[in-house]
Amino acid sequence: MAGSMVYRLRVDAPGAAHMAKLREAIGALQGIRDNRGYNYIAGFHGAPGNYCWHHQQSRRTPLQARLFLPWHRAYLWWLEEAMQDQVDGAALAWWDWTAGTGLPQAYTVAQVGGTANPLTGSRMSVPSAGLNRRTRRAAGRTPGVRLPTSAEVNSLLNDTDWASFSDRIESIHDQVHVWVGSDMSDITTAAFVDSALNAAGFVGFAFPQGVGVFEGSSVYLLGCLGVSAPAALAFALARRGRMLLVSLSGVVVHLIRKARHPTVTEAA
Ligand SMILES: [Cu+2]
Repeated sequence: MAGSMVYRLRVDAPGAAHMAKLREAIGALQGIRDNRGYNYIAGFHGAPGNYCWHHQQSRRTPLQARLFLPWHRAYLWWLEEAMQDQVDGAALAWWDWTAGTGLPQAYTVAQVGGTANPLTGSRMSVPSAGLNRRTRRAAGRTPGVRLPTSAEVNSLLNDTDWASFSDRIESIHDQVHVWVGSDMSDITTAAFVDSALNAAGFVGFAFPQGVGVFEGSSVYLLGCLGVSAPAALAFALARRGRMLLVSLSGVVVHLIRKARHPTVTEAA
């Protein structure tokens, strides 16, 4: 059930059991057009909601705040809870950008076992933004843009300043968005391309509540580097102490959880 503890595993071949669950959950959400469904949830990020925070800004307020990591963590958590409402034990998976293989096969094959693969994209429907079509990607086709390297990720991990860490990881994430290209490189449409893919390449979401965003990002990145989960968690715990961030992240998650009311409404 939603809210249960799940393990977020590395993106694997399409046939892996956890990838099958991920596909089943995302496919189910894509079939729901009300506020429990994929189109509605993806709409928080860009069109029509525009709630997301990037580079200390949100389109909804003139205030400035470094909310990139906490906002996206909460957003992906909402998506994952919705996935679990559909498929018990479903979880997001994480994509190792540094694996050097481009987009994981699990996100590119058209069909798995004779069934259409929902991880290839979704149909965006946002009439107010003139969007009513399938999403597009153009992976690896943006000139001069490549996926991050292990050396870059390592260097980031050695950054002990929160603000610098947040800004640097945001720019690495931007680079991945642009590398995936097309709708993925536009904030308005990125979340529709594949929030699961977005999530798979994302940071700071695979952690128990109470472990801060910074720590979470570290665990994720260590995961990228192939460090075992217990070692990554030990590292995260050793890094605790940025309580302001822990609290901030907790507050954002709490507010979103409160807002995630059970009433079903008709989507546009
Ligand atoms: Cu975003």
